[in-house]
Amino acid sequence: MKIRVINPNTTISMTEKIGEAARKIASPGTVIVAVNPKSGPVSIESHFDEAISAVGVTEEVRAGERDTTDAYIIACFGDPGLLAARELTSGPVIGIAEAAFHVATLISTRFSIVTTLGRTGIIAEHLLQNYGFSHHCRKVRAAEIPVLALEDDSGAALSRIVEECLRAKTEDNIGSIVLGCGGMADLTSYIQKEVGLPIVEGVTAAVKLAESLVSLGLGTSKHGDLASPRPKLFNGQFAHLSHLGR
Ligand code: 2AL
Repeated sequence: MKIRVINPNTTISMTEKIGEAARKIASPGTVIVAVNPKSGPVSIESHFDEAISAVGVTEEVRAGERDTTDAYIIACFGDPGLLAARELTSGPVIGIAEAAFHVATLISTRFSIVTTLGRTGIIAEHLLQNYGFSHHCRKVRAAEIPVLALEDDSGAALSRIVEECLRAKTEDNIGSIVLGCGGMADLTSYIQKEVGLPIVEGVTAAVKLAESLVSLGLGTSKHGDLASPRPKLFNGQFAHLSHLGR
């Protein structure tokens, strides 16, 4: 099976790291295609970044459809463009925040999230509300590191994340912690050892969920709101989308 893992930001080193984490957890026979949009922000840490990156996500799903893809993963913790992406394919599309929330509730009754910058916390809160997980999440915490600090090998970002996870463990009355950034995909086992709690990371969780859905023969329903978008005229820089659905 072929899974297209879309890093919605345009930092190639992060795409490679996410792809590596996905390949490590994938079953033999699963091919991971890790990609990022050609255009857009190098990191996603605001509503504006998210809005721009969502367009890139839809472009990458359209490219995946030309490349016989079985499932898609949106590897940014805001799950940008998730529902739009689902309209463009009959394969499953899984956001890493969504995947991590589901998995965390299967192994614990309450979890906290440790994300990058405090200002992105509201994005996670909106997702928790939209997906119906608010009452499972005790607290959205931030290590107060910019996303691109995860690309620097000094270990400073990792120390901050571990520190915040330990605080969550002692203060939040939780059973597990969800890591709140795709760029943390390679840190899970180290953090789990340091913190001594189950650490749920969305990229790896999403790979296993995507494999399960494909094995079950389940894809995005084309009945109702996730059917292909209605064909219509697009103007300006999006004129090429006027062919969509035809
Ligand atoms: C993210 C993420 O996962 N990738 C990115 O660029 N921004 N979200 C986050 N809260 O750090």
